[in-house]
Amino acid sequence: MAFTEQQLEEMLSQYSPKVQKNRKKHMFVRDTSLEHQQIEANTRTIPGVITNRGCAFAGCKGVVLGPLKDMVHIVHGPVGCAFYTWGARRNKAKSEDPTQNFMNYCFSTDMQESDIVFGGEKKLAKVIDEVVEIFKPHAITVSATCPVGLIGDDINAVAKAAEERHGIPIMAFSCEGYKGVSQSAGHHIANNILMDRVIGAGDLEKAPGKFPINMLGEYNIGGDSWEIERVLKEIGYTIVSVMTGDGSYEELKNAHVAELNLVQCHRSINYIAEMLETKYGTPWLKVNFIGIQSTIESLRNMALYFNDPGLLQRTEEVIAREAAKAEKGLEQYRKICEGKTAFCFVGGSRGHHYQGLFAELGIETVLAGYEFAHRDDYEGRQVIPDIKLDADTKNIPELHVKQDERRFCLKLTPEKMAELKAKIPLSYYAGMSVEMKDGTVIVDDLNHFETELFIKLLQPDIFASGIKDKYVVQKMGIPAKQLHSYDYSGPYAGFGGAVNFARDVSMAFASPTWNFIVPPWKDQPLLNGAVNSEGVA
Ligand code: CFM
Repeated sequence: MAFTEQQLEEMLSQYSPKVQKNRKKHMFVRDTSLEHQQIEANTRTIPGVITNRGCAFAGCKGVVLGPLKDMVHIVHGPVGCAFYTWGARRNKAKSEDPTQNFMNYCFSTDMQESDIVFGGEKKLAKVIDEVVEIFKPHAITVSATCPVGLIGDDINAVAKAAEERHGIPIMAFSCEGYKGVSQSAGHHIANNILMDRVIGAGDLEKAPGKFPINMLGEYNIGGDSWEIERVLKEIGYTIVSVMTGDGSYEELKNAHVAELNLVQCHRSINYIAEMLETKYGTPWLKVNFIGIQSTIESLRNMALYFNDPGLLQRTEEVIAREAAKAEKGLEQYRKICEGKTAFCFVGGSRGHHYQGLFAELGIETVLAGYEFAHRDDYEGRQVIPDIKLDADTKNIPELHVKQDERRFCLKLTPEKMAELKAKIPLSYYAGMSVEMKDGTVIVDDLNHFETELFIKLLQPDIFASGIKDKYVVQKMGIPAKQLHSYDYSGPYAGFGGAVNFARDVSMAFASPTWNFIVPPWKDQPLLNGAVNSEGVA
């Protein structure tokens, strides 16, 4: 069912004029006859509106730093902030060195009222000392929460003094929750310091194997990165580091030796990808390992970049074998999924990435969006120069890196680079909108009120989103699939992951539960009307 601009206007008319004006800029109906469709993104959520967004601290500590297993991540702040960014995201890790695996521990200064009144710096210093004494980590991060910024604790000074005391890197991240409009600000803060302090700190000058790559923006949720790595290793790639799923400080230090950087989640890590290119001359390739066709295309693009006959051949062999196996696995599920429709609303990259996988199952995405992505994630990177920097964005320090005189090395000649750029997304991301069909809806920072209205109007068969709306949506009679945590399942990436996803989505459709729930449109009218004096409704 194609949605129209008029329906969108009607929906928005339920807002006050001011809110209506604001929200109108954050959504549009896809119309491919128009040359370009602009969207507003990465701006403040309207106070009082129920958003799905998280905070800058969550983006820094929870998303980017948290998966690094051999560092102790101390949260300076209330224990709730520490717990939420430790136990809630399913970034899995395996330990190679059990003495340097801290994933099972949640570290917090557990700030109390007295710390807020009298300051928490001494307590933080004491926690760092205890951590060093008990766990002996090779490196520590300290992340700030809102109260720390509000009372003015200087975590940078505390970390610096502790670093001198203990002789190990202790990095402070000023990622107070309110630092930006969403977790996106925290990604940027984490990227800057990892680039400044960790990447390149190792002394490797040459990669330890052939076709060395870094995988950026892959967080191993539900084991995704393991499934991708399985295939990459089989083809013959050397994975120098994964940022940051099942990643480590030790790996990251030598990330400069890779010859290509893959970018899975553009939103959370494009800063590092760009800085690696400036500093070491390593291009990045936008990949998408969600869905069989996207995985195949990503593998082929990687092989084109290295352009080695053996690698090209092995790529095709692995694709043929893996795709045939996955296709067989999908067959039975397609019968259940075919002809259905989906909403796909996730953080900053999955709203786009999962659409191809849905399509492979015969499910059409009728509405998609991101919680906190920027305009380039919708419209493509060519709009970056036009994005106005507002006060919230200026709040995050920009890190300016320069060419590393010793290690900078162009991996491709400028001619080869230009030739490849015409064929594959090298150092470029085209965004989500261009792939969406006419009449589909694109919404930024979808809120609770709009969720209910869009569900009533479009009646999707499944809603892919997160825990914050899952149960509300299910009470409306619609199966909801969490695409952040994967509802305790996964992996969903790569060939094997596609089959797992098909199985889980099919289970959701086939559940008898839905027979016991009456969706609101079955017993409530969709439109309210009254008969006026002329008898016209
Ligand atoms: Fe990137 Fe992510 Fe995402 Fe993200 Fe996230 Fe996540 Fe996400 Mo939840 S880094 S933007 S901040 S792909 S935690 S692993 S699922 S919102 S779409």
